[in-house]
Amino acid sequence: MTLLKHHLCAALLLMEFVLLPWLLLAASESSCTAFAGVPGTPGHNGSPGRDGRDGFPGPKGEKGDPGVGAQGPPGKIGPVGVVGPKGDKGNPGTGVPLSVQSASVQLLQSDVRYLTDRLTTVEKVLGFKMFRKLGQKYYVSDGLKRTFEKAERFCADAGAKIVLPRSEDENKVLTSFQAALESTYVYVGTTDRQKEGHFVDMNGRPLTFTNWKENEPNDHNGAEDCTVIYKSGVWNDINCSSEWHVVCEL
Ligand code: FUC
Ligand code: CA
Ligand code: CA
Repeated sequence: MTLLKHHLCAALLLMEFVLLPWLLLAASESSCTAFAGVPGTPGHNGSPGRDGRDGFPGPKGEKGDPGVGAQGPPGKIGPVGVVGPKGDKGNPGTGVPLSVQSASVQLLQSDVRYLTDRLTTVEKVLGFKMFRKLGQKYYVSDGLKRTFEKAERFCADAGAKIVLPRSEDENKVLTSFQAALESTYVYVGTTDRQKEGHFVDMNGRPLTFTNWKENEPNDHNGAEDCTVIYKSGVWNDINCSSEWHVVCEL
């Protein structure tokens, strides 16, 4: 009986790996003699364990960089300040009454106007190739010949007028200028265009000085309404469309 039981247990244990689990249970519940068995194959990995607890808080982080937000609107205007202290006493006066000062200023203003006008004239004169000074007058020329009409325009463009001697002295200066120009005739600023035989200046006023050659003005061929001065200084009426040297007076 004992031998039989022993064989049965061995058989049960040998079949441990091939029989159903209930055979294993039967073998272990029986009172079988223990034999060192063959080591089993390693079991399968178990399923993952539960999540661990939260860790301890980490160390404090570094301080962040400054923000870059836009500048806000200006604040409200502050309250009105208190009145400042009284100023220092003024300097002593010049002792010159205001009315006198005003008169001095007016004289200076007049001088400045006069000098400015003279400087303007002198600067114009310097723009010409040739010039002569007589008193307050300047005679200027570019040395070219023109008709009377073009001579008028040329002088007007310079802020001047065609020369017209008003005295013996002026007539002499003009003839000396004429010699320098090597000119036979130079236009002078008087015409009888408005009324035949009635010579007037460029402003339409009657002449106060003339130096007509003998038997002039003669309105030769009924076509002489302008005037020239000869080298000798005498005047002759002549056709306005002929071209002669031009002298302007400033
Ligand atoms: C005289 C002058 C004229 C012209 C003529 C050639 O009769 O009066 O203006 O010069 O000469
Ligand atoms: Ca005439
Ligand atoms: Ca004539």
